[in-house]
Amino acid sequence: MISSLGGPVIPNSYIMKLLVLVLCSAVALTCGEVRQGRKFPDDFVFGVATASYQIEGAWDEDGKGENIWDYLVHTNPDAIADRSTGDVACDSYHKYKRDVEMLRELGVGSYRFSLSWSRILPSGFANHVNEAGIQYYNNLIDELLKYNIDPIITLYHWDLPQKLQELGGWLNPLVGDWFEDYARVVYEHFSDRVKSFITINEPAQVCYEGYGTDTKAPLLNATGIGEYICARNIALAHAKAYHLYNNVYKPKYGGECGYTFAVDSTAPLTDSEEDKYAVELLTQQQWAIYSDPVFSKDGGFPKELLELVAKKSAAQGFPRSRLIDFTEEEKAYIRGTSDFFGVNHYSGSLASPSLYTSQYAVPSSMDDIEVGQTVSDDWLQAASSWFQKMPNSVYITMKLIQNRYGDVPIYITENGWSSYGGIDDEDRVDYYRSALESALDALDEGINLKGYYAWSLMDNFEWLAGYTERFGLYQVDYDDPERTRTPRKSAFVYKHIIKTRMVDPDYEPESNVMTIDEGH
Ligand code: GBH
Repeated sequence: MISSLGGPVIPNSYIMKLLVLVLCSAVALTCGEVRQGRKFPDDFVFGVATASYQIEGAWDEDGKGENIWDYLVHTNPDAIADRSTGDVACDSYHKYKRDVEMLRELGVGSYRFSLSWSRILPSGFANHVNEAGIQYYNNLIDELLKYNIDPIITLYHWDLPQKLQELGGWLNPLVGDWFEDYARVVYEHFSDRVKSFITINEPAQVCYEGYGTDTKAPLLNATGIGEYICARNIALAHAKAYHLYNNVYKPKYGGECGYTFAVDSTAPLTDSEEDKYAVELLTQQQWAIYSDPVFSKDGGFPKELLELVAKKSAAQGFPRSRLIDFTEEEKAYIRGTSDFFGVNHYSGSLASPSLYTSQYAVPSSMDDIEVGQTVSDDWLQAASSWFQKMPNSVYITMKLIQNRYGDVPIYITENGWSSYGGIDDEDRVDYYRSALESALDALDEGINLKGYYAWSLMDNFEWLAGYTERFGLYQVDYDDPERTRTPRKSAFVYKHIIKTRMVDPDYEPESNVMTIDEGH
């Protein structure tokens, strides 16, 4: 996506100011100004999130099998910005007690982490369960429960067992069965104590970035082909894992099972009908292709996208569409299979067909929709090239979801800011404050937002960016074999927000010594 944002940046945008004005008057508040005294509801969940490959390390310890990120960093080191690996990462495999201590310091009610499929099933298949892997997650879960922190488990956060990749990974039509078998092992072992599961983290990043481009493992870059085959298989795989939970484990243990999508805030570049339609097309290409099959009234892929891809495919000489529709039976099987809408939200952009340039491969899903994006130069740039701070972006994102799916319960399962490092992280503090103010705007309007997870508890392996970009509330010292974690200013500020359930723009931490408050 870097290149798609590389288009003309609107200088000192008049349009942008108009847009902000319209959005702000729509919610009857002045953007940028913090309205004091608003509180998050008592049952609103505050948490932090991490993912297995990004923090655990111990890549080949105690029987763990190889996954696609192990394989990528070892066979193609140049693909990673600093040639680093997740071999040790934050060493959470050994330091999970310190992680839980940090959660207690922050005072969070919930911790979202993911399971390493190949730590539990080394080959990917369920014929052999690695007991040491089960033991590790049991230890972590029990440690969390000891301190009344609710575990929320993501089954899949991008680390597919390498053996399954060699069989085609998410492009193999049997992947849904493999995922269901893995899910059964997970539910069997953990659903007595874990009441919240997320099947898959960000299908778009699995399919589009991993198969339709080369920005995530397995770097397949089968543009306009891979992402569509994957989109079909992953929806079915998610649905299988959901039905299994819903039919077998929910009746026994209660609990919920959902699905998490990456949603950036998108607004039209101008007020024109073309630009508004561009927002819809970009939405379909970026996330609704994955979420409509589950959350839309009729199920299935977005209609306009199906038509566009069919038309383009025919013109390109393909005997059939590159995006294969579901059967009616499949649509019915997938529809309604999520107890909540999980959303990972970071950046934003402005969309218009007038910004489309022919920089994309043919075929590709960006070429299929012919929409371009840009950002305003007023938006602060994060350390990650793809990440700019769009004003009121949480609110805009919540509205996009609500307009599409009505009052579905929403959890923000990730949100946070990237820097290059340093303890005094004012930019991150500002980002969290604006994001949470924007979440309060959404709550004021009756949006069914139930919780918020900061990304991330600590610095971690940022995929192709290695350790060059930092998302942590805690800084991790990678030169230290102990991987010492030190709270940043943002950790103190987030703690204060959780404690008071309010965003105080003037709060300054009294000291840099972190303690555990009573009751945590
Ligand atoms: C989240 O994805 C992930 O769930 C998490 O693991 C990750 O650490 C976190 O973001 C921060 O990146 O084409 O190379 O410019 C957020 C989704 C990731 C979508 C970046 C857009 C652009 C990558 N976004 N991606 S690139």
